Amino acid sequence: MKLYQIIATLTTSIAASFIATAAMAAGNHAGGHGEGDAIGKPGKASNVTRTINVDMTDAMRFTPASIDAKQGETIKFIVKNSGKIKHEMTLGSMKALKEHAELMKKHPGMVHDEPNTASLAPGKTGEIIWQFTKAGNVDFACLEAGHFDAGMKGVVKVAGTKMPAKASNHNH
Ligand SMILES: [Cu+2]
Repeated sequence: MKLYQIIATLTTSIAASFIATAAMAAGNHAGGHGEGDAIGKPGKASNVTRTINVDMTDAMRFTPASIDAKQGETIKFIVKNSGKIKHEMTLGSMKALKEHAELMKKHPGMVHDEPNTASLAPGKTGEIIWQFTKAGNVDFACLEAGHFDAGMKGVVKVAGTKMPAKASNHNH
């Protein structure tokens, strides 16, 4: 039995915390793809300011597919796979997601347990806690083979925050 199969048999919450721990130990996969923190960084549970439910279906759609966020905000995405096949939500730049989607066609069994991903068996719920550190669009997609091409993608629109030009706000 492979590790991911064992994980799949655990309850969602135990699996989620195990995956989070494993991912931290393994380092940041998003960074490994050369994205730096352009899309943000893994968030801390204690900093979560908002929780957003995201639903994934076999119609190859995320609901909602468009999410508004503010720069600096840490969001907890509670991701549910309502379909009968495996789906995942992965945050990334459009370029990185496209490249990764192509890679997944060659390695369809590839398992993602990075902090920017919730990879879920049918009926399962998982979560991603992410801090959006930069203004601009952060894309997300399902990287299961063929799903991205079928339109299974969405966007988090991160609005910039304008810091007031006051010396008192200088905190370094
Ligand atoms: Cu999918």
